[in-house]
Amino acid sequence: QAPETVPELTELLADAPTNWGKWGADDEVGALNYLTAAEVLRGVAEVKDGKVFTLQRIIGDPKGDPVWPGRTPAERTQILDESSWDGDGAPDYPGGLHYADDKINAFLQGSTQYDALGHLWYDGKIWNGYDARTTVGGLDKASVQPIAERGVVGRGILLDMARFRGKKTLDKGETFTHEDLIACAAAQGTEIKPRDILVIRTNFLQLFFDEGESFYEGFNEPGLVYSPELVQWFQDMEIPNLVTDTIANEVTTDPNNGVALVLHSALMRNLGVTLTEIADLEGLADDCAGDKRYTFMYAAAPLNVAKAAGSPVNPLAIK
Ligand code: UVW
Repeated sequence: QAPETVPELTELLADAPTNWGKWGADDEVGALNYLTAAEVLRGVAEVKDGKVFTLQRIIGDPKGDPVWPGRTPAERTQILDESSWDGDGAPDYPGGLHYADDKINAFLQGSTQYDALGHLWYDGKIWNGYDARTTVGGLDKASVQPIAERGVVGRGILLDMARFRGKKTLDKGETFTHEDLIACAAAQGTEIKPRDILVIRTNFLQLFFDEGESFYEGFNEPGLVYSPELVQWFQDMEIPNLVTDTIANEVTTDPNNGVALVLHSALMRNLGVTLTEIADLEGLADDCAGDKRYTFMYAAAPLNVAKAAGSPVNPLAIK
C-alpha cells in the first residue's frame, strides 16, 4: 500500500550520491567509464567454452512485443517482394535482378534496448547536470550516440531471481534488493565483483505471453526497489550497466513511497549507470542452470542514432 503523500524525487533523493563531474564536465557515458581495457580483458577471461547467446527479443514476435505503456510495438512493412516485379512500372535491373526490401516503424525503446543517460530526469537536469532543455528536439547531451561509439564490454553475471525464488516468473510488483542479488549469486555458487555488468532474470515477460493485453492492467513490473543502501552499493561496486528482462529494470511503482521508476533517477540520472531493458535471457539462463556457470563476457553496442534517447540492441553473452 503506497503512502498517501507521494514525495517529489528532489525530496526523496535529496541526499543521494551522484557521479556528476567524476569523468569530466563533458562526460556522456557515466559509469561505462568503469569498463576500462582491464575490464574488457576480465570479460574475455570468462570465455571458456565458446558458447554464444544473443539476448535480443524478436522484433515483430507473433506472440507480441511488450512495451512501456504509451509506446506501441514495432511495425514492419514490406516494401518490395517478388510481387513488386510484376506488371507495368516494375523496376527493371539489367540481368533480371529482383530483391526484397522492408522497413520498421518502431519506438527506439520498443524492444530490447539501451537507454541513453539523458533518457530520463527530474528537477530540470539530466545526467552530469546537463540542462534538461538540451533534450528538446533530440538529445544534444547524453544521447545513445556516445554509448554506440564506445560499445559495452566486460564481465557479465546472470542473477536468476526467478530460479532463486523457486518461481516460474516473479509476480507483479514483487521486489528485491541488492542483498537479494548477493544471496542469489551465493546460491548460484558465484560472487558479484566490482564493475560486473548485472544481468537479472525475472522471467516476467512470460506473464505477458500468458496474459496478453490484460498484462497491462495494474501494470507494475517486479524488480529492484530503491533504498539509500542499494544506491550506495551500486556506487561502491562501480556497477556500469544493469540489464534485465523487464520493460523498465525496476519495480514500476515503489511500494514504500509510491514514486515511479525511482532507480532510473537514482542510478541512471545520478550515478550514470546505463540501463538495458527487455533482454531475452531464457537461453542463457537455461545454460547457466545446466553448467552452473553464471559469468560470461558481455558485449553490446546500441545502434548509432543521432540524438536518440535509446536504441534497439542485440547484446551477446559468451561463455
Ligand atoms: C521509461 O523510462 C519511461 O521507460 P524505459 O526506461 O522502460 O524505456
